Amino acid sequence: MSEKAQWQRSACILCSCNCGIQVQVDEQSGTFARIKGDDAHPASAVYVCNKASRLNHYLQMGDRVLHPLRRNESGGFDEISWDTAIEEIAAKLTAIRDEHGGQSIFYYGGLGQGNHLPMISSRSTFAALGMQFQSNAAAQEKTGEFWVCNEMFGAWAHPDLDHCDLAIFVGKNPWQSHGFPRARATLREIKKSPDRKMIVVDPKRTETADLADLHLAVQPGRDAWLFAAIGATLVQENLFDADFIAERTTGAEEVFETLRSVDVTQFADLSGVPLDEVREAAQLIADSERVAVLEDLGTQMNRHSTLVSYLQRLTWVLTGNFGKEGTNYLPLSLAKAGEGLRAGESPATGAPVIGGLIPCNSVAEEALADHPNRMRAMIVETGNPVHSLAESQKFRDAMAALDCTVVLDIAMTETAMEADYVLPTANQYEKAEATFFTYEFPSNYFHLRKPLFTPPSTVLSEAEIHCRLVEAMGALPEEAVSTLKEALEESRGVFQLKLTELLGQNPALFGIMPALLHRTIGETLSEELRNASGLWLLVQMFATNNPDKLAAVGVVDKGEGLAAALFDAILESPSAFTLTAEEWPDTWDRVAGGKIRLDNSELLEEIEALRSGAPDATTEEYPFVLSAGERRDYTANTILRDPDWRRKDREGALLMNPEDGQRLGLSDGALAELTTRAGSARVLVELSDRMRRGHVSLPNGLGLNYPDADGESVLTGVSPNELTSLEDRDKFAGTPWHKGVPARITVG
Ligand SMILES: Nc1nc2c(c(=O)[nH]1)N[C@H]1C(S)=C(S)[C@@H](COP(=O)(O)OP(=O)(O)OC[C@H]3O[C@@H](n4cnc5c(=O)[nH]c(N)nc54)[C@H](O)[C@@H]3O)O[C@H]1N2
Ligand SMILES: Nc1nc2c(c(=O)[nH]1)N[C@H]1C(S)=C(S)[C@@H](COP(=O)(O)OP(=O)(O)OC[C@H]3O[C@@H](n4cnc5c(=O)[nH]c(N)nc54)[C@H](O)[C@@H]3O)O[C@H]1N2
Ligand code: SF4
Ligand SMILES: [Mo]
Repeated sequence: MSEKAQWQRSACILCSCNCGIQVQVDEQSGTFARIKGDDAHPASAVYVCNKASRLNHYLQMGDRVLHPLRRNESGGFDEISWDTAIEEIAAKLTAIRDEHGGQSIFYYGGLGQGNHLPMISSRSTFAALGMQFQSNAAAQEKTGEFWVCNEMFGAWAHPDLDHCDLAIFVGKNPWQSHGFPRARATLREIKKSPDRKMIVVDPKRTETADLADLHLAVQPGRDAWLFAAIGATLVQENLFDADFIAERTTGAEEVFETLRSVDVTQFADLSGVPLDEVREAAQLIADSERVAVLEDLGTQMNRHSTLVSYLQRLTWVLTGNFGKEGTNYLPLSLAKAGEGLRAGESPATGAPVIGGLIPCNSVAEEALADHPNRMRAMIVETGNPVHSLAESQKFRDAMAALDCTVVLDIAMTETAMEADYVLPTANQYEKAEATFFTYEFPSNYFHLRKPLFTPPSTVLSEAEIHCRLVEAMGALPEEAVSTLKEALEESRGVFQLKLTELLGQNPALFGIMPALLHRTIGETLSEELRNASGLWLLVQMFATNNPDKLAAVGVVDKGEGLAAALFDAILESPSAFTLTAEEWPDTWDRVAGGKIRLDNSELLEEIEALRSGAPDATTEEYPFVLSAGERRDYTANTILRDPDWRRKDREGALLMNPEDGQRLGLSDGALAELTTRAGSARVLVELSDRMRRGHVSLPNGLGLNYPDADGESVLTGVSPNELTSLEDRDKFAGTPWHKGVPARITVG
């Protein structure tokens, strides 16, 4: 084989971008011999960042779980067989369902960075047990934004940062965290172009802020006043697009009324941003033809997060920056990773359910509540909530209080350590996997990654595990499976017709469709590809709703239906498959009711409440604001556990302004004691003039236990959620205030 022929295509799984990569595989060591960017990937186009080269730390995990584990009476774990594990778990969960109802069994996860297929396969377990409630990481960052977008547009809006002439980043540091394709290259392109501008809203002078034309160094947690002041300036100084508002929006009067009465000087003052900079920002937005805005955790995990999501959107909708190139749009995707319908409440504590998710800060409370409808059992998959949710100890308490907890993971994580059962899965390069974080427009894609390694014989894919659980619960009718298999022998067209017929006769089958597909269409795929069986469901829905879009990219029915043709096209495409080629006006077809809804009475009322001032986040006891969980060069949530993957900042230092350091007697490299209401930790201090006085930051993803050369578990760095509190959360979405934790720092 020529060297070129040995390159295989896949994707990096360390952040939501899932950049295309090409790799050479060393079968013997089970690692990547070489890694480079994929020139055929429609979004990342050869781009990769510094982290992709560290992927071997994912492949070679010192704390990989290789056998199903069951907790024993002395608190340790015993290895058990798959049959025992599946039978016991199925029996325990069905017993809990029979006694307390399926709604008492909770699902957490499915939303890693590059492994979203469990979002489909887990649905069968959900249906078989009559489960109703779930959550994942989106409910501690995006649910406020989802809801706001749903109310305004009917779906989640995304920015066209490739073509904008003004890019605005709100609480977002894409230089480190990416969040859109080719982030560093795009930021450099904007910087280089004399016609393009950038505004960064961040208390810290980030690497992204270094490239900005205007850095609004807002006081931590005060973005609501800042964006209300910018919106009010637009309205009060006639800087809005009256034609766009008249033709394309509803509810403008209410918004104008509120913003007209905002005292811009007072609000600018409360935000900590000088009035002339507020004016300059408003003028830049008004003067730009194409404004694209991206918000992220700096505001989403902070005070007034849902309100800020709304206010920042008002600034660009009022100026007509939606639905044309270089602005903001609603993409068309094969699968969605989240939506924003607010419906219902959590069963024990009455927390708001947005996009079907219980707020992350309420999950532990649902288990610990003294309430007849409290949670009794939990399945956790592709998530590490003990580490990633606020107040880790509360999540440990919750897991201990439940009657049965099951974790599906590749590693012995902080969450797995607390479980009753740990089920080891194939990793993301040992099975077919995909990300649902694909939001490109006008062309969008889907990338089904093909397996590159054979998994250890003792682990299973998630789709197989869920299917076995459903079978063990007696919820997969054998007759349906055999009827469908017979149909498959004729063709996949006949199979689909039969499936539709069976669903018509017995709608209950719809719930366990992923398992049904896994045992039928899945068996037409090789074992390692079979994790993709749920893709059949996605392509059916997409092909039914969008036949014209598929025709535009050349997907045509070859006799077994359009969906089968799309299924094959995705499976046969080594890199990502481009499945839409739209025009800009198409995005308006997805705007609910055809017009953007500007008014939102609940949030407009909150603007009124801002007038009474800004309560201090800090106190004499806790004089600092801690951002707990910053993205840095070498952080990747908890996907890479070996601390050696980091080429620098191994311990994850606490960044602090040098003047604060001097005042406290802390020099660079000193140890300090960091204390919050929830706990305290010893931290390494790094002085940095990027930080504002009074604002300190710790990285995310640290504080993991990992075995050293002797197999002894060693803790490296600080786990940020040992320092956060459940009650610090948004009024509307329940999202946490991780970026604004009151803290005290003393010489350690
Ligand atoms: N390197 C790396 N990249 C990642 C990840 C990773 O772990 N490592 N994780 C991925 C994930 S899951 C996500 S969600 C994204 C998150 O990506 P980002 O949201 O960009 O990441 P953060 O660094 O958590 O927060 C962004 C900024 O918020 C600022 N901030 C703090 N307080 C405030 C405030 O009061 N107001 C404003 N306006 N800003 C504030 C911080 O100073 C910081 O620069 O990153 C993704 N990419
Ligand atoms: N204080 C604070 N807390 C935060 C944040 C913060 O900024 N500050 N950021 C938050 C954000 S934005 C996010 S997205 C979350 C992230 O936190 P989580 O959603 O908990 O997810 P990850 O840390 O990405 O962990 C993913 C898990 O999937 C496992 N895994 C990897 N591959 C596979 C696979 O193929 N199959 C299975 N079954 N498992 C696999 C990994 O071992 C890991 O346990 O953290 C949040 N927590
Ligand atoms: S931007 Fe994200 S997906 Fe792309 S190479 Fe870097 S870590 Fe991997
Ligand atoms: Mo995230």
